[in-house]
Amino acid sequence: MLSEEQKQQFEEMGYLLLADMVTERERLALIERAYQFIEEDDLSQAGQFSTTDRSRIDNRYFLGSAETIRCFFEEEAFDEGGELRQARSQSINKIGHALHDLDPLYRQFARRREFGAVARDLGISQPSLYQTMVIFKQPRIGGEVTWHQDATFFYTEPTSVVTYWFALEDATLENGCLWLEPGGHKGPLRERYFCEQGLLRMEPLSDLPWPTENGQAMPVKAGSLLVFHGHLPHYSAPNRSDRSRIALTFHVVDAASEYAEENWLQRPGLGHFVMSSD
Ligand SMILES: O=C(O)CCC(=O)C(=O)O
Repeated sequence: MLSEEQKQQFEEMGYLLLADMVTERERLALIERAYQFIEEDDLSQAGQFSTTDRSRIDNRYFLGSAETIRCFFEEEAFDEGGELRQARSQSINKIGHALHDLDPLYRQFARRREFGAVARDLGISQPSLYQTMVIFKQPRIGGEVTWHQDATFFYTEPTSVVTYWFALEDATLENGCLWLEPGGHKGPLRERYFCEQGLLRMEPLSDLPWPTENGQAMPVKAGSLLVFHGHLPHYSAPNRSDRSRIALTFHVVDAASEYAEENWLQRPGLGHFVMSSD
């Protein structure tokens, strides 16, 4: 699936951009289905999601989403009076985290053999898809995702997590495209997110500053796939524009590595889905 040059780029830069990996038909169907989840959910139990203030996260609602499909409101969804600022379909930050197991459409998409082949070409012997998220950045209120590395949340020994970030809509500087630090995956893991007895906490591991000056914006066309290493620092800005930005992510770890019991996302019920390349 990947050329030697692409494998080398991943090794040196920590990421790869693959154009046209989602067909127009898949893209529109995945978006339509995502909006149906919001429509079908009464959202009365829905919590908020924020990376700028993790204390806003309702631990029980969040942890309960590991093996279900739940919607999370944007941090800025509500006004001072507690009313939604815009339509509910325009107020959701993300949907997660088991779409690839529980929804037929997402299930089928996640089983495309090319995605398993990409993982295997990157050296993941048993690519296990742990998490899927639809990440919205709706016009005006789409929230910032602060600099982080995904191995913080998917800690394995040795490090193995790889992120698949599919642009379901064009991602631009205005609507909050991803920013990456090319080569930054060679640095240490700066933080680790622990879940112990239902309590979530972030523990610093290194004082290396985040690459606010060295970040590279990655505007991409709808249908593109960005694949990146679990130590690669990345970020996305708030969306103050009037155009939405929707992405779909997969977090894939090597089942041959040791997955930490303290990671928040555990799958005792759903088990492991190993992506096939056959
Ligand atoms: O889509 C975004 O804005 C951020 C996604 C991200 O950081 C992740 O999936 O790890």
